[in-house]
Amino acid sequence: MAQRDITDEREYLEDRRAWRERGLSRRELLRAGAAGALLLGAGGVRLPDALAQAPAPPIVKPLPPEWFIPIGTNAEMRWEAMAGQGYLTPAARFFVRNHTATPRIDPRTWRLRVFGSGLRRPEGVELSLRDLHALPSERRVAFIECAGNGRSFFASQQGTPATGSQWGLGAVGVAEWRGVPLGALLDRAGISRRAVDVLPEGLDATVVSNGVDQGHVRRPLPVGKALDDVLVAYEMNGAPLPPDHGAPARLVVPGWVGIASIKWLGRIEVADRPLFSPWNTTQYRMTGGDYPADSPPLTAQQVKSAFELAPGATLPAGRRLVLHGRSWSGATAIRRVDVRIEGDPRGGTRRALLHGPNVPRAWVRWTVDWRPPGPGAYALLARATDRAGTTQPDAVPFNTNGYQFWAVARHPVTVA
Ligand SMILES: Nc1nc2c(c(=O)[nH]1)N[C@H]1C(S)=C(S)[C@@H](COP(=O)(O)O)O[C@H]1N2
Ligand SMILES: [Mo]
Repeated sequence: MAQRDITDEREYLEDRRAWRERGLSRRELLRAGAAGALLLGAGGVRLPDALAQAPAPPIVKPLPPEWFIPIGTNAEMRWEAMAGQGYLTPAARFFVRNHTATPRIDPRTWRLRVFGSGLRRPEGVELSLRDLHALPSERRVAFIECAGNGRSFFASQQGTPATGSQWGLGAVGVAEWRGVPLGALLDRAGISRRAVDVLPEGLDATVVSNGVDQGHVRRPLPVGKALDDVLVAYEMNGAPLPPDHGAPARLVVPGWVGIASIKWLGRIEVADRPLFSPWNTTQYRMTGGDYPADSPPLTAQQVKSAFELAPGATLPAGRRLVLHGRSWSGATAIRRVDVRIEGDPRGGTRRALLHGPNVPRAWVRWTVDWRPPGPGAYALLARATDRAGTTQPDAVPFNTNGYQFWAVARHPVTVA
C-alpha cells in the first residue's frame, strides 16, 4: 500500500503539472487575453497560437487534491472525502472515468436518436432535451462503480498486478438520478417484440487504441435489463447533470459495471439480433487466469466495502475510536458487515452497526467502535454480506484486466 501511495503521489504531481500546462493555464491565458495581454511567458507565445495548441483537459470540474487522485483521463475519489458526508456522494466529489475527455455539448442542439431493426419503424424517433424533459420522470438512487474499481489490490494484496488504471476503492459513488425510464422511452419509440439488444452510444470522441479507431464508447444491453430499471438521466442529486458525468443525458444502469452507464448519450440502437462492440467483446469480460476463453460480458457488480479513511491514515492512540465505512452490492441491499482488526491481540471480529438508508444497488453506511491497544501498525478489514447471502471472500481469482476485485481489502493504519 505504501508503494501505491508513492506511485500515486508521483502520478498525481505529473498529471497536475500536465493539466496545469494544458488546462488550467488555458483559463489563465483566456483571462490574460481578456485583459489585452497578448504576450505570454518567457517564450513570448502569442495567445491565439497558445490556444490552438492547448488540448482541453480531460475533466472539466475542479479536482482538489484532498478529494481526488488523478489517474490519466480519470479521477479517483479519495475515500476520506466521504467522511462526514451524507448518504449521497456530492457531484463535486464523484469519481470520473473518461475513455477520452469530457465533451462540451450544447443542450439546445442536442438530439437523442433511437432507431434500429428492433423497432416497429426502424427509422425511429429523435428527441430534443425539451422532449425528454416533457416525458414522465423517475428518481432512482444507485451507485455507479467502475468494473476496475479495486484493481490495485490485485498487485498489493494478491501479488498479481493487473493492467489498467490502478484504482484503489474510490471508483464508486452513489447519487440520486432523475430521468426517463429507458423502457418508457423505448415504448414511445415503438419497440417491437423481436428486440434483443439495445446499444447506447456516447457523443465523446472516438477511442483510438493501438492506432485502431474503435468508434464511440458504446456497449449493448440485453433488452431485459433495458426495460427493467434503467434511466435516461438528466439530473444528478437534484441538479442538471454536470459535464463530466454525462450532460445533457446519460444512461444509469443500476447495479451493473459502470461502462453500461453510457454518458453523453447521442444514439440508441435497438436491434432484433445480438449487437457487439469492443466494450462487450474484448473488454469487460473476464480473461486470463482460470477463466474460460468465452466468459460472458460482465453485468452486475459484486459486494464491496470501504473505510472513510486514507490508506495509511494516522489515528490517535489512547481513546475509543469510531471507524466509519460503507458497503454496497450490485445485486441487492447489505445484510451485515463484520470488521476485523489485524494487529490487535484482542483480535476478534466485531459486527458493524448499519446506519440510515440501505438502498439496494446503492450502499449502506456503518460504524464500528475500536479502542486501539496501543501505538503501532494495524490493518482494518471490513467484510460485507448482502441480502442474497453473498459474502466478500478473502481472495478473488485473477483476471488479466483486473475487473471486479471484491475480496476483503486490507486498509493499513498507524496508531500514534
Ligand atoms: N460516453 C461514455 N460513457 C461512459 C464512459 C466514457 O468514457 N464515455 N465511461 C464509462 C465508465 S468505464 C464508467 S466507470 C462510468 C463512470 O461514470 P462517471 O464518470 O460519471 O463516474 O461511465 C461510463 N460511461
Ligand atoms: Mo469503468
